[in-house]
Amino acid sequence: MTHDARDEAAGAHDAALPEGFVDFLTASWRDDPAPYPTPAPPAENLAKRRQQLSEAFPGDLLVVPTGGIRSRTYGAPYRFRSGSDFLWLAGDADPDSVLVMHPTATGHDAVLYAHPRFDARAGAGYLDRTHGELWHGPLPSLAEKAALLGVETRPLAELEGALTAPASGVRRVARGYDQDVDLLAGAGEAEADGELARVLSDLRLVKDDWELAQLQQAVDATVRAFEDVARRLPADRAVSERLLEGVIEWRARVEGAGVGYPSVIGGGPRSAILHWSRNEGTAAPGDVLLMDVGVENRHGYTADVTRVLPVSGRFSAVQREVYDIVHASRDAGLAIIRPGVAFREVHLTCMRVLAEGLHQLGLLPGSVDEAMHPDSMAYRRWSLHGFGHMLGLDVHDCGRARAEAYAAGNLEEGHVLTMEPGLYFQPTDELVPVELRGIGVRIEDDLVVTAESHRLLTAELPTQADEVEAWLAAQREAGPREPVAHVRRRVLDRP
Ligand SMILES: [Mn+2]
Repeated sequence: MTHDARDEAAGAHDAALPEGFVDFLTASWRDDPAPYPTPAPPAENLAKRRQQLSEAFPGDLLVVPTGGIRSRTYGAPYRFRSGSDFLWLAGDADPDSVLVMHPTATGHDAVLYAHPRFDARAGAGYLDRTHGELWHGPLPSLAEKAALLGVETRPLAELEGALTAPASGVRRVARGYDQDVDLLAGAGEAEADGELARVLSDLRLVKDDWELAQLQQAVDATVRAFEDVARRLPADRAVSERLLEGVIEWRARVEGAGVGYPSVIGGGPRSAILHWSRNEGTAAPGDVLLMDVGVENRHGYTADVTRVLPVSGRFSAVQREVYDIVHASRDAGLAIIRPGVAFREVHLTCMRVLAEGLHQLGLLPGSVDEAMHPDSMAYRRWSLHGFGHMLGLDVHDCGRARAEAYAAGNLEEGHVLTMEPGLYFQPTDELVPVELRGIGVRIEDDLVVTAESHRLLTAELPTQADEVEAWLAAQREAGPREPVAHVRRRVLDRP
């Protein structure tokens, strides 16, 4: 072990280790196989996706890193989460891995460059504070990864030699995931790299059946998280948004990897704050409570669901008036969702219903048609955002897809997206009557476009106002439960 490695093993705030002690520490460990299997997608699905990418870039060298562990504060990391493009292609859950698609005469050879297992005989590697097994627990070996994921694996040390651009063909690097890989690859052609990012987003738009099952699982866990909150939401006193956030996180960790994005828990006037995730307020009787939350499952697929509950158990007349406008917008949008319909048409359909509702409330400065004109968009003061977005491994999935494949394109079978119109009346808005101020309503469902129409993944969670009230009453009647149901024991601890 070198002096540098000893320092690395010790860390800046520890005394350096004497050489004799290091020898003593690294000797006589049994070399067991990794006992904690990480969840892996079916190898044949991964191979099929790589084949699609291969066909898009014949003759080119393709480099897709997962990214590294990010530091939160000195010496304290965030929990690692694989880069989404990499995860979609390679399925590997460990940090620093890089998928390289080497061009061949007939397609590509895919190679996963990954950390070798830091076994006892690796000396310093065993002690490594960032990756070592002594600190972080055993990882699968390269051979175990290859068998699990159905791809050739090589040690990360061989990556540098694999990044040379092919003699004929272009090298394309998925940039921004891993600084080390970006540096190692050196300057490239921004346009060639951008095309790789675009094509990966395009390909990820259509979900395969296994992905649909993952998304349904994430939604089902999220539905149970909403039930957990409803069962702990008192009707007769204020409750802190933090407590409700904790209930969501509890379910998310028990059933999934965690939440897919920071939970928005907005009681009363905070229901009108789109990205309220400080969750420092309370929800009190008489308030609406808006919750925008999504469990990310163990394979990285996330739900994205919003419901608005009347804390007292019943919406007030004015809350319900706003709620019903948003619900009508949602229904109108869902009614036209099927393959071939323009994303933009769904948007305009939802927005028109919101504009009509705003007109009925006497808020629009002119007619509905005037508000809908692209030069006006007056309705948007209170609707703020579009009807929805693609959903998958990222909550805002496929963000780099070509416009004509997404926002300026048509829906296709296998697209998974949200439907989430909303209306938001800020407490400080002097254009709206006092009784409307501080009311925010968004109803957000997740759906998959099917051959003929669409299927709601969130159908288990009611949206219509009467049904929401009845559902809340039923959850309160049932009372709190431990979030242990529906969990399969995955890790087989060994003696
Ligand atoms: Mn959303």
